[in-house]
Amino acid sequence: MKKELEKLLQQAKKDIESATTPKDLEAVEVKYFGRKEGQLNLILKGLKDLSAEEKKEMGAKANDVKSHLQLLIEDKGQHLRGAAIDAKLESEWLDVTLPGKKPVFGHTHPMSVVQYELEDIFKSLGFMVLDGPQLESDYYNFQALNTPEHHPSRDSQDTFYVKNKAGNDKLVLRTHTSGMQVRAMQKYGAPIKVIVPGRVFRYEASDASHDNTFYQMEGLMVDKNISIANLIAIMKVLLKGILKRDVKVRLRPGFFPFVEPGFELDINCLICGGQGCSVCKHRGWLELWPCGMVHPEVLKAGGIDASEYSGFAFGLGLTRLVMMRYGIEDIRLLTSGDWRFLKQF
Ligand code: FA5
Repeated sequence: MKKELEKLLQQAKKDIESATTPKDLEAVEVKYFGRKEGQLNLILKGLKDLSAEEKKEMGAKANDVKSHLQLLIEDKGQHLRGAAIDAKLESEWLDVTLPGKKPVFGHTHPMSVVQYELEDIFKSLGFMVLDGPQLESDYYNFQALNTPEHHPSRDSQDTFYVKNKAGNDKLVLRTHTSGMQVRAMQKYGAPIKVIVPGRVFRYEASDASHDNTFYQMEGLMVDKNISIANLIAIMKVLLKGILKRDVKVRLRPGFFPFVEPGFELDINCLICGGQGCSVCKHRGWLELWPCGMVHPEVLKAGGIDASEYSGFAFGLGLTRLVMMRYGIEDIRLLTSGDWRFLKQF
């Protein structure tokens, strides 16, 4: 029995040595000390056949072997558990002194920045800011603006017509913000001072300064004794406020059926300094701000007495103004949604 205990001790030491995980070690423990099949218990079953003297000696020897092995198992267990924790920490290692990752924040689109600035300037001059439908009736977009069906000026504002189930009025994707002129007069009467910023649509080929979807800002002021001088004064305040520099402008006659007289305010191209480029189509000037005195027929459609009141209206090309303000060379960049472009603003 002594030899058997010695052999068991040597073998168990080897097994403990070669255990590489806490699970291996548990298996070694069961192999030697398991209640039913444990090898030490199997050997100790032979005690009953020994003399009392030998029983005492072998009992003590078996206890020594057991406590020796238990100590080794305990040590090895601690070692293996420590190694497992080290491995886990290694895999989850974190350097808290490293700088954090900066989250990417969005910001206001340059179109909106300029729109809000303009709104603030106009509000300071006592104008209301209105919104209008982008899907507009043919009546408000054209007819109420003194532009009946088949009028030749409709050609320059071809658009997308939409079927109307009720069939009582054609619907169009509005070609300009001017449709809000009559809506505003009908709702608020005179005197009135409003601006209407918004998205408009045209069926046209795009190039550096034309898109099929762009932004305008309508302006309308109706009161007693309003003249072109009021219109020019407002335009000057606006351009200086928004472009933040002195710019050359020119006013020339322009035809729109809903104003009389009508003008075009052009701005000296800020992309090329008037030398000529693809944005101004090599003219040096960019058409920016058509305007004029509201036609009596339009005042009438708005329910306002043209013998008592007069007014001016304008349709600012907001997208082009943004291009001038920031020196953007292609209008299509503004609706591209390209972050490489947008993050510059
Ligand atoms: C109009 O839309 C008139 N409703 C403006 C108006 C209002 C005149 C009130 C008189 C009184 P026009 O089609 O020219 O006019 O367009 C106005 C401005 O929108 C242009 O000066 C230009 O700056 C801009 N614009 C016109 N077409 C495009 C386009 N395809 N892409 C980008 N901007 C455009």
